[in-house]
Amino acid sequence: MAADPEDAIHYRKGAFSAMAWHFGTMGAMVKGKMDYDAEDFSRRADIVAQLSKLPMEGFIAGSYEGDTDALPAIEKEWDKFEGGMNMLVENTAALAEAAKSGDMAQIKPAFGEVGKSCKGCHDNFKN
Ligand code: ASC
Repeated sequence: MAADPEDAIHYRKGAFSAMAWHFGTMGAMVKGKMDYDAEDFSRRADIVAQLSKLPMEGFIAGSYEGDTDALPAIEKEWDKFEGGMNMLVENTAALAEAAKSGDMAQIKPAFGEVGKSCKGCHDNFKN
């Protein structure tokens, strides 16, 4: 069964929203706006690493119009987009690994790399 573009948009938005929920709390800890709880941070980092694998499946033909901020540039520059999403998966895995150390000196740069991955695609492919 071919997925419906509206369903695909809803699906990938859900995955990104759940990622932002956890990444936002992690960011508060990294920035010292919230007490750092190593166990909770690591749990969230694992969740984000798994969630990062989900959205790609939702970027299907016909899903770059309607209730979405995703730009048609994604289809035109598919390899670049796919590369960026793969980097997100790699960087979130590295952050989940760093989180296990409980050492903010390792976590901070890994967190920054994930943030760069988010921003890189937003700058190029998001309204
Ligand atoms: C977040 C969030 C994003 C990224 C991005 C990083 O917390 O929701 O999309 O960080 O702003 O540049």
